[in-house]
Amino acid sequence: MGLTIAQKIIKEHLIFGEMVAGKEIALRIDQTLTQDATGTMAYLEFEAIGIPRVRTKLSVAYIDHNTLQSGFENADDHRYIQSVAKKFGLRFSRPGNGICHQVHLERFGVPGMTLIGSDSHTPTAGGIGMLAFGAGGLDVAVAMGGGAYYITMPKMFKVNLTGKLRPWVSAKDVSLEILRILSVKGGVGAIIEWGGEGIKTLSVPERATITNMGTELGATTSIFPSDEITKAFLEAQGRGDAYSPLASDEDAVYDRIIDINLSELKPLLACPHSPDNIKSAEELSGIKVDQVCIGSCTNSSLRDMLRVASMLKGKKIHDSVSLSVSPGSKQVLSMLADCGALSDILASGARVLECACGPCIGMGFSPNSAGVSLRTFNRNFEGRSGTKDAQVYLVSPEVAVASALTGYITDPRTLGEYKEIEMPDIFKVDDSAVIMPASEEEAKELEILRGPNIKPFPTTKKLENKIEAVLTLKVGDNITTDHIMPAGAKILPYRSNIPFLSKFCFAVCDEAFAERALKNGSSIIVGGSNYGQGSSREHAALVPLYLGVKAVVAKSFARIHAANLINAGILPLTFENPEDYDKFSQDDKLTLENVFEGMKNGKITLKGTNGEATLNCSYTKRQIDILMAGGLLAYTKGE
Ligand code: MIC
Ligand code: SF4
Repeated sequence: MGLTIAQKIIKEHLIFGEMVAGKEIALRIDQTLTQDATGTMAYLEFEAIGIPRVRTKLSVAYIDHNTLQSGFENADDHRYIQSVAKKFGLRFSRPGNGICHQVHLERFGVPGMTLIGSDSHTPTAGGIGMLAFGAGGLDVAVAMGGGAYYITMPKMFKVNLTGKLRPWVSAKDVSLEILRILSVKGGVGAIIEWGGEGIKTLSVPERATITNMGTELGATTSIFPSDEITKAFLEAQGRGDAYSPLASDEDAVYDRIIDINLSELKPLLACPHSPDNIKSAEELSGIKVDQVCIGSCTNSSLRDMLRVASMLKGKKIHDSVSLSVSPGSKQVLSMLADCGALSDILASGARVLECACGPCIGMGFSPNSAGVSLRTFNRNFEGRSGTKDAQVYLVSPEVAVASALTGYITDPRTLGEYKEIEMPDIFKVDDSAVIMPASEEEAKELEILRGPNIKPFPTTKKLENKIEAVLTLKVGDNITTDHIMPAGAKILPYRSNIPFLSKFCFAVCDEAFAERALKNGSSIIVGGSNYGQGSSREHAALVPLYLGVKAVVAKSFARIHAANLINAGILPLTFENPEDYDKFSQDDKLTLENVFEGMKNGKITLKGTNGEATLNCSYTKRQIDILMAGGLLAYTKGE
C-alpha cells in the first residue's frame, strides 16, 4: 500500500509505535522553534530538565509576540531567552526580525524534516513540505533535549484542488472555504494533505497561508508536497540546497477526500467570533468598518504585501477607517522599502507596525468599543483583540484593502481591474538579526540573565487515587485557550509569572473564577466539545494547575490542550454519554474514585450531587506514568 506525504516523513522519523491511526507514536524531531510568549516557560523547563546543549539539528528562539515593552517584564524575558539561546546552542531571532512562522519558512524550514514549535501555527512550515506540529512548551523542551515527540498517529485527509483562483480571490479564501466545509472541529485527529492539479497554481507563501490556518480546523498538521514551486522558493531564498522532492504515492490511502475547485471560490469572511462562521463578501457588503489590520503569520508574506501595496497605490483609505500593516519579516519589509511599495502603503494613510504578531494577539491596536475590525489573521475569538465587544472578521488581504478604501465591507471584485503581482526571482537575504550560539567551550562560562518577573514553575504533586473536588466552572462548546488563559498586552508580560497570570484565568467567561478556585482548593472544570481549541499555550494548563484544578471533564478535547493538561498532571476526561454533561452544575461536590485502576481500564466514574457519569480516558502507558508522577517535568526528571 502506498504512503501519503506525512506517512513517509513519519516512517523516516519513527522511534516508537506503529503507523496505525489512533495509536501512540514517537517521532524524532529535527528542528524546534519557540516564540517569546511561550518561550520563557519552555526554556525554564529546559533548564529544569538539565541538559547542557540542544540536541536537535536546529533550534531557533524567536522574539515576535511580546514586543510592546511597556515595563521591564518583556525586555527582561527577551534578555533571558537571548542568554539561554547563546548558552544552550540555539539561534536567536531578534525582535524586529519577524514572526516566527514567516521567518522559519523563509530562512530555516527544510522539506521532509520534522519541526515542533511552542506555537499552534507551527504547521505553517507544511507549506514547503515540512512535517510541523504545534506543541506545548514542555514538549518542545523535551525535543530540544533530544527526546521524542509523542502524538496519536493521525488519520489522513486529502484536499484535492482543481482549477485556478480567479482575480481578487486568494489563498485565504481557500482556508476559509475548508473551514466552512469542516468547521473548527473537522480536522481533529487528522493530517491534511493538499494536492491535485490546482496546487501547481499556488506559490509557497499561498500554500503557507493554507497550512497555517489548518490549525483552526483542529488538524494535527497540514502539508503540501515539495515540488518545483518549493524548489524555486528555496532557491530565491538562496537555500536551494535544502530542497528535496516529496510527494505521496499514487496508491496512498486517505480516510477522507475533499474536492475544492479553486475557480469556483469567492471572497469570503469568517464572522465573529469563530473562524468557521463563514459568509461571502457579497452577503456582508455594506457593513460599516472601523478598523482593518493586515499581517500576522497567515498573511504577511512579500506576495501579500505587494498585493496590498498595489491596491493602495495612489489611493487614500476611508476617513473613518484605521488601517495597520505589519509585514511578516524584516526581509519582507526591506524588500517593500527597496521597491517603493512601502511608500505606496504609507501614502494611503496606513499605519505601518513592526514585523511582529502585534494586533493578532492584542499587543496594541485594539479596536474601539464595539468596533468592527477586519483582520487578515487566523483567529477572531471573543476578546482576543483586546476589546471585549469588538466584532472581528477574518479576511483576505484583498477584502481587507477593498474595505479600508470604502469604509464598508466590500467585495474586491467590485474594484475593477486586477493587476498580477510580479515576484522577484531572488529575495534579499540578510540574516544579521539572527544571533548565533556560543561554542560549547565558550558556553560553559556564560551566565543566564534572569529578571525579577520570572517566578518558579508551579509545583505538582503525585496523582491521588481518590479526587474530591468542587465543580468550580461549567462552560460550553469550543472553549478556546484564549478563554482559559487570555493574552493581550496587559497580561502577556506575565507569561513567566504563573501566580500573577492566575488572576485572569477564565476571566472572559467568569471574572470570579480564579478567586473561587483558590477558595475551593481542589477543582474540576466541566466543558463541552472541542475544549481547549486554539493556541498551544501551556499556560492554559499550568495556571489551572496552580489554581488547584485536578481534572477537566469535557465532551471532547483539542489535541494540543489535552497533551498540555497531561503534561501538567491534570486529568483530561470525556463523558461516555455526552448527555451526562447536563447532570452537573457549578458548585457541585464531585468525586473521582479508583482513579489508578480507572486510568488503566479507560473508564472512571464521576459522582456528583445530582447523579453520576462514566468518563472515558484512553491514556497510553506513558501518559499514565506522566500523570502518576504529577506531570511531564517530574516524569522526565525521574521524580
Ligand atoms: C496565538 O496565536 O494564539 C499564539 C499567541 O501565537 C499562541 C501561542 C501563545 O499563546 O503564546 C499559539 O497559537 O499557540
Ligand atoms: Fe503571532 Fe497571531 Fe501567528 Fe499567533 S496567530 S503566531 S499571535 S501572528
